[in-house]
Amino acid sequence: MKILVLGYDGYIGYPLTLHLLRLGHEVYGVDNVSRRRRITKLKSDSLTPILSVVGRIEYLKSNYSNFVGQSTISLGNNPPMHIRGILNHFEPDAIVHLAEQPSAAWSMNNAYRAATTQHENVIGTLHLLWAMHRECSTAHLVKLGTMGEYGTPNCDIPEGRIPNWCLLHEDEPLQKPGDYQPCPMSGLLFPRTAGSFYHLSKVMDTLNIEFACRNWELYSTDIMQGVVFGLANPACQEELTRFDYDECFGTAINRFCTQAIINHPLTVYGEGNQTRGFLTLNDSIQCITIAIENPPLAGEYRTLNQFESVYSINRLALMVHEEADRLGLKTEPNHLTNPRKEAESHYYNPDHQELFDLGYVPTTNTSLEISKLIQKILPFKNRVNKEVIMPKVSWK
Ligand code: USQ
Repeated sequence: MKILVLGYDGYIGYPLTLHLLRLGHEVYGVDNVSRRRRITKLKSDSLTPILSVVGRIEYLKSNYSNFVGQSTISLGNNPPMHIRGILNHFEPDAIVHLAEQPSAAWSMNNAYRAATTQHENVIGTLHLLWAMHRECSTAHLVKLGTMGEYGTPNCDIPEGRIPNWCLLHEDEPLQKPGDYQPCPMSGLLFPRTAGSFYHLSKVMDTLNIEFACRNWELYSTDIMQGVVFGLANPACQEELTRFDYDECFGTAINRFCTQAIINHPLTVYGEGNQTRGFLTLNDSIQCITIAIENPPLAGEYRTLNQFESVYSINRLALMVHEEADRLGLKTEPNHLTNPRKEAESHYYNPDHQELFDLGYVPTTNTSLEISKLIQKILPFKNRVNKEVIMPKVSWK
């Protein structure tokens, strides 16, 4: 397949690109390298040493004849004709869209960062949708959304939609309740109750994509992804992917494991009963590949809730503490005043069946993954900047 990876230089994008290249797909990459710029401004850096942008391009070109090329355009900031030109030239079968500002904390820092997040994410996706409509309406859009779109509504969360009921026999005029059945791929979008300006940008993307599918018959898989952690295994990466641990771009488990290798107390926000869905980076790559290889029907807007295990933050901190302890590292969970405004105790039961039906084989032993991760990052402990560990951004 010809696959356009938007955001190919990122935490997920780079190992995904290598994985797709190794599978033999033709890949074109787009990335405005904003993560690298923003991390430097935060006085942080990837814990894992990574090649420069130019170094990566040279590596990909010299090792993969199926790496077609790359561009540093910004979807939201460049005129829409730029992405349109790329689609016209490359004619992709699938477009994986990871090219968004991914940090909730960064979006809650100040007005500029909130506006930048929404502009880059919402307008960027809008430019892409128009470009697809004009240039390649039969390409499959695989878009990264977030489980955080749903929030924590204290009720069961379906995969994207509340199914509506359709008639079993449409030609029969008299209907009684038993003549209806749920239609899984249609129905009302489940209400979104996002908890940050970043998560809200993803909600707006969802509304725009669903409308584009209805109106222009584009087809899309919108992935509601949980919190990703870990490093990709060697089969998915030759060079380690980037690994952030600061309060903005590092996610909970990656931060806790980094804290463990420098014997820093684990930064549990508030009571720690906040509960989320988690998955490894390998599983994220596996799931995105499954979505690419199993496209929905033309005109279909499909949602996949993408995570494996549901844990509270307390449970995760305990797992990191136990695994670190086995490796001779001393660290304890430390409850901080929560910098975020979020439910700290809540019901959480999201559905996530679709990916399993499509063949997802999950990594289930989270403690083992945490242990492997700690061991992989331990050699880089001297690269940790302790100044960026404690949270400074307030949601309030
Ligand atoms: N948390 C802590 N201590 C920390 C960091 C986080 O207790 O040091 C807690 C937070 O309060 C939150 C939970 O861990 O309740 C998850 O926080 P996170 O920073 O790991 O994840 P989040 O900000 O929600 O965002 C991340 C990704 C984002 C993705 C999202 C999926 O950065 O791109 O959309 O996970 S989800 O959380 O399901 O919305």
